[in-house]
Amino acid sequence: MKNNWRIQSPSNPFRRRDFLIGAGRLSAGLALSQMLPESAFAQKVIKGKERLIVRSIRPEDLETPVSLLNTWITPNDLFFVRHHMYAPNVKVDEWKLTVDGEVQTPLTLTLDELKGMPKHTVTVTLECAGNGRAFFDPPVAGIQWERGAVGTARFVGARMADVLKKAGVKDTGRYVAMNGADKPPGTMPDFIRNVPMKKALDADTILAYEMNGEPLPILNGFPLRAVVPGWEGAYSVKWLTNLQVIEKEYDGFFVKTAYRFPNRPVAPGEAVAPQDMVPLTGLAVKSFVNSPLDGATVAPGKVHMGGFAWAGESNISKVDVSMDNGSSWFPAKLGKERERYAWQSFDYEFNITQPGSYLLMSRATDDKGNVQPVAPWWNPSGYLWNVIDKVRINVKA
Ligand SMILES: Nc1nc2c(c(=O)[nH]1)N[C@H]1C(S)=C(S)[C@@H](COP(=O)(O)O)O[C@H]1N2
Ligand SMILES: [Mo]
Repeated sequence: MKNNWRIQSPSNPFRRRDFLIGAGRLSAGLALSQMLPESAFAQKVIKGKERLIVRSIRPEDLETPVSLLNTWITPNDLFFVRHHMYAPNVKVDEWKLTVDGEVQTPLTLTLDELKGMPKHTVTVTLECAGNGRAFFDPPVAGIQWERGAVGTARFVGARMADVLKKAGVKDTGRYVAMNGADKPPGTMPDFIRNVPMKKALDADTILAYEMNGEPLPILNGFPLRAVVPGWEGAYSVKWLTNLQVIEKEYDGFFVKTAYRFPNRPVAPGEAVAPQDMVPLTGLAVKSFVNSPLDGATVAPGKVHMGGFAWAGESNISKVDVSMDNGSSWFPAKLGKERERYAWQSFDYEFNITQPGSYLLMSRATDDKGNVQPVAPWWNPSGYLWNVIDKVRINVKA
């Protein structure tokens, strides 16, 4: 089995969301307009993201409705938001990036200095490891994402490798720990993540200040974030203020406990010991159907089906679709827009003449031969849901 993805549930400090008050408790997937009691507050914290589904408002966890995930590039105002603490209010004049630890020359860089370095652009499908968590059975604690904690954007920034070269990584440097300006409330641990040196030095790993031609939105990490292409979203640290080159894997909650997956297949509901967990890295092969929408009624005849498929660091080699509960599958046409790390659109036209209820399904395969499974790889934190996607439609004259 190729996948190295499975892990333990953080029975963790931040599950006690004592600091979630008011609207935070009411936030089981309400649209902003439905949050009347606190709408003024909500308007302020999710400004520019009003069309997203609110999964939590303190902190801001916002999911994109699949009905709006219908363009190859996800516009900034539709791009999902996920973080564990509150978004910090960064003053760009005071902001700086420090680079320290196992380096010859510790650095302090301003945004202008970073912008003066060679620019690199990557188009990346960024997905939260917990996307699809709501579908696991038995249920798993954590934000109950359905299908929209994912999006694709064009990021521009300086290469992490160039910044590290400027500082001069010592031979002892094996990981780069990344910290952002968000501060944990109370006893909650700080959100610090680390990336192994090989991936840190990859030419496509960047420190991004631009997203789809604009400065990063505040909720997506303004003024600077890491973008670690093809790896689960938690590597792409937002509001980045420090890179620390370290010798050993970072010893903190968000590396040692969270974002880990069992190293063997486990039974649904099974507890897994920490030593049987390995860090998540790349995303799993996955697809979703965005047309027709689940629950749609369509006329008999030609039914267009479409969606997106991605596979982290791998490329999509095909997407098969079905309209008969998976009895037969047909290869969909892949879209022309193709970039490493970015999702690919797929399209198919069914001819459904008999009225009735139909399940349309999509199943992606990547260039390593990984295929979306029929059943989930249950894991205690509910990561990497990638079961064959399905929508039920009603064909009616
Ligand atoms: N500083 C900081 N960066 C962070 C996080 C966080 O809590 N704090 N959350 C991570 C997680 S879990 C994900 S999935 C991505 C989401 O990026 P987005 O909010 O731009 O969609 O940001 C990552 N970067
Ligand atoms: Mo995430």
